[in-house]
Amino acid sequence: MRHSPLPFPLHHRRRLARALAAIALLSGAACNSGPNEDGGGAGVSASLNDLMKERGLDESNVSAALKTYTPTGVHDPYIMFASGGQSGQVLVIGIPSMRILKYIAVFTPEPWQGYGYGDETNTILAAGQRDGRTLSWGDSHHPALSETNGDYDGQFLFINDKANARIAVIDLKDFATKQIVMSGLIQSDHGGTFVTPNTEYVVEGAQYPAPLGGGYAPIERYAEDYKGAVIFWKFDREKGRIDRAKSFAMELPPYMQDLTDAGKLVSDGWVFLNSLNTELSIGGTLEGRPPLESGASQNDMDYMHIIPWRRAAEVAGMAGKTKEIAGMRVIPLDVSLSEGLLYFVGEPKSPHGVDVTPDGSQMVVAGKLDTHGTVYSFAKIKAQIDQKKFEAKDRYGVPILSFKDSIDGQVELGLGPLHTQYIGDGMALTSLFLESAVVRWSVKDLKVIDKIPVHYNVGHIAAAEGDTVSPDGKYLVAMNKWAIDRFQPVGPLLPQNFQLVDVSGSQMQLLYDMPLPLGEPHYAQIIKADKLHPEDIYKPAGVNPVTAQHDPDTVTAGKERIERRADGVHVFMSAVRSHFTPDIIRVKEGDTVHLHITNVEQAHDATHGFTIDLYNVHQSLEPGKHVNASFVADVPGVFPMYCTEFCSALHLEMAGYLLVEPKEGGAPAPGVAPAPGDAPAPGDAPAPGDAPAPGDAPTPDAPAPGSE
Ligand code: K7E
Ligand code: CUA
Repeated sequence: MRHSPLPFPLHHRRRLARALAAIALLSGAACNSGPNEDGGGAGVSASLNDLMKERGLDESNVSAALKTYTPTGVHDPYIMFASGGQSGQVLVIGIPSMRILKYIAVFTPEPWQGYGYGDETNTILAAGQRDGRTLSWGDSHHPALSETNGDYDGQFLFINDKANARIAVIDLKDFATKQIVMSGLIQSDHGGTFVTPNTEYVVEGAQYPAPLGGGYAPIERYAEDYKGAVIFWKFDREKGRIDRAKSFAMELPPYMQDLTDAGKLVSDGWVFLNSLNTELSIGGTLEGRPPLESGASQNDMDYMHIIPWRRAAEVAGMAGKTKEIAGMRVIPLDVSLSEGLLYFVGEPKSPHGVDVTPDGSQMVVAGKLDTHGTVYSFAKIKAQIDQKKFEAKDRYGVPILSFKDSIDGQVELGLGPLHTQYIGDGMALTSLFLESAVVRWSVKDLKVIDKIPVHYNVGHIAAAEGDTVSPDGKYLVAMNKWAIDRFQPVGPLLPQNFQLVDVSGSQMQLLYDMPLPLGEPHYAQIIKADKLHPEDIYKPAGVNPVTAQHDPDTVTAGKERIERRADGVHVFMSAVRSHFTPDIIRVKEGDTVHLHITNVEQAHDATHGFTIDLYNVHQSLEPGKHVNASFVADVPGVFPMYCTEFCSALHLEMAGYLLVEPKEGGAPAPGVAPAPGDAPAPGDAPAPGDAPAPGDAPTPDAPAPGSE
């Protein structure tokens, strides 16, 4: 645990209690006897008392404040990674201060980080294209931290884009996205991302069935031609990238696969997927059929999918057991059935979460339309599979286990239970969407302990390390879908509301409301901050963060230059407080410009930004970072370029010009061509044939002054 020189919430509960007692005592004393000559103490107490009165705070408010207030310079003991929903990003938030530390750009271009405005990050985003189309947003749902032996190891983070069925890899060395993969197999995903206990695979389950690999099939052929799937993306930890060639998928029936969880410890080697719509409802509100939502809610039971992934990986590696769809190895359903790779067990109506207990022995499922939490026993499930004791088969031939023989019991939790997290000692927390509450209960004893109201309509919840083999308890964040009256109104689109709850005491206590005005986050994970070891700077200078290599086009001080090559004009530029070298770039209309910029500084936080007017180039240059950005200089004119970070006192002067000379005989650039006979004003683009002004970059081809 981190040692802090300052009193830390919850880690010093006794000290906190003493502080509160002191406040109460001193406040009382101040009221009775007025200001006390004893100076300090009484003065503080009186003013605290006044403050409480003035702000209308009671003691529980003050205790909440003391548990979350984090003095300047003090770091949070926990870090939450929350999906940014429709923003396509990931949020990094300190717990318990609830201070936002970073938005990690993932599926969406993000200008500040230069993500999607330079060659390498454009390539990352382009890897997520479908059918050659650029997708500039994502519906990020479920972040998953990499794990070692079922515990977060702080190295990598994965997240899915539900809308476009993509998965991203984020390296926690620099909290930046390194890779986006898109299978082309499925149209949407929801059961992702979840990792196996040693991050062997990143699991992506489909959601809305469709023909595998894309393409058309009439919806009347839903039962036959529409398919579900689950993809096991092989993660190469050494390279820090998903290895597409070693990844595989399994075809599943067209039930809407929902959330997923990987078994751990005793259930290691297995994954569990919820599903809904065993009715195979297809909607058709204008075609005389019930809407999807009611059609899909007819049966009392849907199916939990039970898959031995280790065995599936073996089968995927055998000759003749897979077929290739969209370039992906897919185990067809009939192979899964003959190889024993897929089993079902009933789960109550519209299940929405399957959450494996820390010891891996049980799975908790909550049905949105059922008031119970259902606790499944892995041992009981495994015994039936081992004995091939099946109650029935579904219409596709998948063996169905007995529900009754698979569960340890059910607990009435409340209205609309969704997601479960663990807090140790056999205790769990489950969100209650309809009831707008979180219930604390004992999985061991199948008993409800208490509930806390949240505001409002909670979706996922995240407890500190709450889905690992060793949950910490302490903090819970309720990720509420509706804010309604919680914040100052800002028009009809309201922020989401994250509520921080202290779950360490005998009563849960609401500590803090945090508005989130970015998108609807779904899942989040909370990791101990001391497991994260991000780098302060890129070192040595010249690292390309996307490749994690020293970039071949790195620029060192003194080697700056401009070279004209067959593929365009290459600008090798350094950035240092407070200038770019070169600071004048001369090109001809139509030239392709390749910028290679290195921030040669190694000072902590000495970040520069780089932009050129009109050309939609923006880069963030953290210390030591190298970036490449290309564009076609197709508009003649004078384009200031400057550093977009206030990096130094002379930051405004950290600027220069891109001069795009009109083509011979081409139209002069609007507004910049000197009138015939006019002498060029200083700083103007020189007319063709003019001698370069001293200090100007040379015309392309000639070596730059100062370069060797
Ligand atoms: Cu419940 Cu997409 Cu995980 Cu939202 S999902 S709440
Ligand atoms: Cu560099 Cu401003």
